[in-house]
Amino acid sequence: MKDKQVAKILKQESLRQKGVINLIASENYVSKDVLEALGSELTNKYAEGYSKFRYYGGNEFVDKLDDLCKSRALKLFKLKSSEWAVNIQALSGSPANLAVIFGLVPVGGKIMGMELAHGGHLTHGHRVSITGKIWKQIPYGVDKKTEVLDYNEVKKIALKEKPQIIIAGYTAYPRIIDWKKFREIADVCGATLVVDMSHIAGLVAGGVYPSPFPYADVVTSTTHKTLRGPRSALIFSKIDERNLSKKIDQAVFPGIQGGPHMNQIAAVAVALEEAKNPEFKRYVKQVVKNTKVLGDEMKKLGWRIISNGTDSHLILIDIFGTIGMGGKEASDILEYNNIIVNKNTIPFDMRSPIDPSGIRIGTAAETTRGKKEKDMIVIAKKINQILRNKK
Ligand code: DSN
Repeated sequence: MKDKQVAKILKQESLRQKGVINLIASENYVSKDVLEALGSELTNKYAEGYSKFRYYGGNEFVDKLDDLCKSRALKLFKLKSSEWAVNIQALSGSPANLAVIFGLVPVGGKIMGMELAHGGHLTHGHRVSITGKIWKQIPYGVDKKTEVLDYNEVKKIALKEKPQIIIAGYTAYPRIIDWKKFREIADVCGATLVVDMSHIAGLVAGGVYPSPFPYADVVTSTTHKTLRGPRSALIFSKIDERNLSKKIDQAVFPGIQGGPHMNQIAAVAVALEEAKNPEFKRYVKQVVKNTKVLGDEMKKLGWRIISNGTDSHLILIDIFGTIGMGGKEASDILEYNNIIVNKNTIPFDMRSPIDPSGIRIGTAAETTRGKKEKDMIVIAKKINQILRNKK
């Protein structure tokens, strides 16, 4: 690269990534093939519209790519093209969720989503997000004692409020979600069930977390977390008389976006193919094993783990409740020691999101780098030692 300044920063970031223990639950390390697709000439191409219906010329190959990526997405999650459609153009998770709500809920309508502090995402209707400004969020949360979903309570709220859509699937919920219960709740109140499987998509693809597809009407997902692809998003929708896919496609383009990032779509296609390999299945299995060991070890060392455990790729630790330290300080001290986590609210947090009570820890990235159960025990001990000694 001729640009020395940018080249230097790229090198520094590459070294940083190699030199730390990365426990950010939403990050991962992509393959060289994914990087190659991202850096391809496809970034030069404008292709506003959809395959065969574009607003620019020169689409012979991008149309092929579009079709390939879609068929790979459906195949990975074992979906029939006669039953499910998929939009592959949303630039990332937030625009994907925005497009779904924009396409399906009239302005001012009600969207039921989990509270941010309990593990929900900003785009599930939080007041600081556009999704909370244009639509009305009907919040739900976890049970105060168990810190897991109380489906009866969710049902009560849904029946009272009658939201147009219910969003299930979160950014900081370590447990298995009962999709069937959500289907029943959506049915009794006449809502569309939207599942945001961004965090768990890789686990679903690899068969170590229940699939939401038998129950959901719409499934959104980022592609860069456990799925281990580039930063992008997929929106799946059921094909039936409601015309969900047409409404969602129109919301993505021309509703909120212009041209798709075709280099990103190529990289998604590569990652989807990689995720079909037996190696990927072994990888996600190891992710879940590693997280369980890490959580158990932290518990043994006296840390309070939200919901007392995990079934997925992440755990939430109540730092303030365990040693009286804020999540920000914990995250800063760990970073000083080359362990990267993110501060995170915990359910019913009395502190602010800027300095909450907890930290969120995920093992997807370190498992990609080959870490196993024994390494998790070492990492738990290191975290314990660093935080307790404020090193
Ligand atoms: N930033 C993502 C996460 O960390 O979960 C969600 O947008």
